[in-house]
Amino acid sequence: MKKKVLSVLLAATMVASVLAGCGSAAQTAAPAAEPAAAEESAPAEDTAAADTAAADTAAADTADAAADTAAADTAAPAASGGGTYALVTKSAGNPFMERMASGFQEAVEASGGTVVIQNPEAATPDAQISVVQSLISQGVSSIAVDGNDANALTAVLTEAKDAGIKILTLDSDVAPDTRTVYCNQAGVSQIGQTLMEAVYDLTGGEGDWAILSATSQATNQNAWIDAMKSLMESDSKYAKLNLVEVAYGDDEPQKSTDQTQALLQNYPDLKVICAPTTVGIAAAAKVLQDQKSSVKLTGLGLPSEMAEYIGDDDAHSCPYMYLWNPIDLGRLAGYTSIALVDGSITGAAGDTFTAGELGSYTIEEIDGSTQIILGPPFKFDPSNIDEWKSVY
Ligand code: RAM
Repeated sequence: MKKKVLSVLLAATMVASVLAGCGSAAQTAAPAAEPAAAEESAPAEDTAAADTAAADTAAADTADAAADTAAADTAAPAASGGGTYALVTKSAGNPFMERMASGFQEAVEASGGTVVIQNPEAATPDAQISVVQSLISQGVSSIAVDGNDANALTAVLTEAKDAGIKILTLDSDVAPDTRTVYCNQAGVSQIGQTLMEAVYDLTGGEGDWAILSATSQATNQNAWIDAMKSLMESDSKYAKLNLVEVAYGDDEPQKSTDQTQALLQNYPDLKVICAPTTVGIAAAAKVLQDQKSSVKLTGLGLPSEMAEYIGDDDAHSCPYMYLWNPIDLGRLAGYTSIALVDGSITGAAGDTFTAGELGSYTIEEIDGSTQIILGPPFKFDPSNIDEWKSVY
């Protein structure tokens, strides 16, 4: 199964590279392998059954669709009318954002649309506000935003909506009533549960641990951290775990490095750092491994950046970590933008559409807001990291 998936991946990657005409193989890798592989090795300890059910369905759909359409010949949704589709990422220089943008671009261009990608200089709401203002002036058809704050973008996004622009979010949400739908990588409680289990496992169920997050306003990281804290409060299983600090590296490599060093200095009994950010985990992994620290690391990381740190022995800082396919998340947002603009969906719960080669998705009402869930998080460990490090 895995070999078949990988050969499909390679074939589709070649086709995708030709179609895209630019970018590295990693950036243009086909989505086929990710959901199928996730089915094979979804975290065994995962107990977030409600979230998982929907996510598994999406993953199964995707796997089937991918097998049928490895040559990337799936009919695109009806976007042929053109239009300009914007993506506003969290910030420039973040490889996760670059991969997400490549998927977004591929989906929109395959559907006949024009793409505008804006990477703010810093992961702040202010930087995103000025970018959105210029997109309103350009009269784009839609704006997909990776929110740097839950509420600070409300005024500018309302202005965009009033100008007739379709607004959606991906990766990190904004206030739900300022956008039509949120393309969410995986259920919030599912990610919280998965990370909490990893912390429990790596600490041996007791002792000091810390979180190294992105920015303090990041909606996605804050939601995952809240989910972890709720679990610690509600389940006596975690009673012996002591969360000593939530540190913020602002998705900047140097600040994340500095924050990791400070955690090591300030908490001599620290056992585990959980970094729910690809920038933070890569910086922390290097610090811990260079210092030959006994502190273990887990969280959310890009396999391409983390491969050298993943291992079960003392020489490696990260036994295992999780993520989802950032290229597919961008693709999903691209296809969702098109469907909103061409009117095939409105953003209401129950709306169903075909996201190109990703297959069919249905908008769900989750925690009182409309979301599309990409699929379950995928575990990367020594058994599979070499297969994934060249994919994303
Ligand atoms: C960083 C960003 C992004 C998040 C990933 C896991 O790249 O903060 O928003 O989804 O990590």
